[in-house]
Amino acid sequence: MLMEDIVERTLVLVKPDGVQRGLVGEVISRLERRGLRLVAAKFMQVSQELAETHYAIHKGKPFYEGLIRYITSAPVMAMVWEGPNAIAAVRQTMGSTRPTEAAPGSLRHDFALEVGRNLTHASDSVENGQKEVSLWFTPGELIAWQRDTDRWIFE
Ligand code: DAT
Ligand code: MG
Repeated sequence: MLMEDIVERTLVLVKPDGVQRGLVGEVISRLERRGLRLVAAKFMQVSQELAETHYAIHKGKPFYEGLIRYITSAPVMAMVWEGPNAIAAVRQTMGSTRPTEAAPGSLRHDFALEVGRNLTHASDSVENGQKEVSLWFTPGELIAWQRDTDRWIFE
């Protein structure tokens, strides 16, 4: 791996709309083929408490109540992915928050129309990635493993 490329970890959620629409595999497939490495995954119902902690930064905003209702409305697929520059890479694969502003080819462009049904979550900084991973997963749920293709993907 190049010295300037730091291995980062990001929390990825396939939100309730993505699960209901059968897009869990599509999201995983895109992250796998990008070359990111899966560290942890669990299919779960999000509690009110977890939702409120996860989205604490948005408390008080007009869309907050709807956001909490949405994320707790049905199960999500929660995952941790890692790789060089994983934060930027995964957010690029997801596309901009508003699907109509997301780059063509991104998940939110290809599968979504509305900001309140935008399929996925991905951490927005290295620091938030660390915080969110420890909020959603216990240390024992994070799997350290060697992938035989790493040397063909990580320089
Ligand atoms: P992102 O999910 O791209 O990191 P964010 O952290 O700014 O975006 O907002 C979290 C979620 O809140 C976002 O995925 C959808 C919802 N949201 C954000 N801005 C919104 C708005 N103006 N109206 C409705 N929902 C919004
Ligand atoms: Mg965000």
